[in-house]
Amino acid sequence: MTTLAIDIGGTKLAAALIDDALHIRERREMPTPASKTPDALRETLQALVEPLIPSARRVAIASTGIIREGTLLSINPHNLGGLLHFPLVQTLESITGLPAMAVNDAQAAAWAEYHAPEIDAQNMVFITVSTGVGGGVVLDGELQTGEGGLAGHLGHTLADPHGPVCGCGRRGCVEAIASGRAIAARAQGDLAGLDAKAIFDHAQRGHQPARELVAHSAQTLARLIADVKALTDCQTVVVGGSVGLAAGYLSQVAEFLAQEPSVYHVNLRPAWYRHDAGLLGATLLSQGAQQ
Ligand code: ADP
Ligand code: BMX
Ligand code: ZN
Repeated sequence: MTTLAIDIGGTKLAAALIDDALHIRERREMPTPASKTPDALRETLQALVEPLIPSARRVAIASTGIIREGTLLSINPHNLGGLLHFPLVQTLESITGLPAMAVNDAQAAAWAEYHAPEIDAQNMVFITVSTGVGGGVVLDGELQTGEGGLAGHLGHTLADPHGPVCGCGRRGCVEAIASGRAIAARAQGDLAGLDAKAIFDHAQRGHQPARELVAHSAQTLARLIADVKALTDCQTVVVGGSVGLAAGYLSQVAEFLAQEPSVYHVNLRPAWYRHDAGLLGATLLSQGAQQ
């Protein structure tokens, strides 16, 4: 059965048709509108998925935000232009006329990565470093979503009590230091106004302040991973998102993690499914839901 899979991130929307063997075709992307009114997101989603609808039989959505009863609730509304609340399942069912389900993007990606060829652990954690920092936790082979959908929101654990205030209202979250938006927000001087991608390009060319911003993100992520190991005893942590997958980033995280005592070390891997982990994980979960 062909699934119309949709991944809603703070920076980009992706959609594709995915068959039961998890082959991806007709993948499309559009920038996420930054607007606090739901209409803009609805219109962009409609334009994104319209050409794919005739071939699909169901919709599987991986989305940024806490997903509760099919609705997106922002924990950090700044990542979505101030949008607080969006009825995901209802909107996609009305656009497509197909049954839809929704799950948090990092939880979905964790589920896909748990099924990737190289993973044989019962416990694993996925972390996306992207517009925000998200997480998904698999314990004893079960994806943890939590009673209210909050499980795995690792970007909102404490990195620095004196750090910047996070969009969730808490001071010093990992997300407020390590995410793509945070890297851009901390940029000064000739880096001011650039996005994380441009700052990484500067870092690659040896620009020292850019290198420091990237290193600070990587160090913060390494500390988070040590905390995650202490909490879950997971043997494997998989990192995705465009910052997480950027050239040279994960090797820096590994270097910082190596400086921690060995009890906190994990197998650190880039996402096997790269930028498609969310699309594939939502599809896998929708297949499971139908069985
Ligand atoms: P989303 O958050 O929508 O899922 P991404 O995973 O692409 O999207 O993350 C978006 C963030 O990643 C933005 O802050 C963007 O500037 C940054 N980014 C995109 N491409 C790169 C890259 N090649 N290197 C470093 N950062 C990148
Ligand atoms: C934020 C939060 C998480 C999400 C994470 C990564 C919102 C809107 N999102 O912490 O639910 O998983 O960002 O999201 O509050 P992404 O947009 O970077 O993929
Ligand atoms: Zn926060």
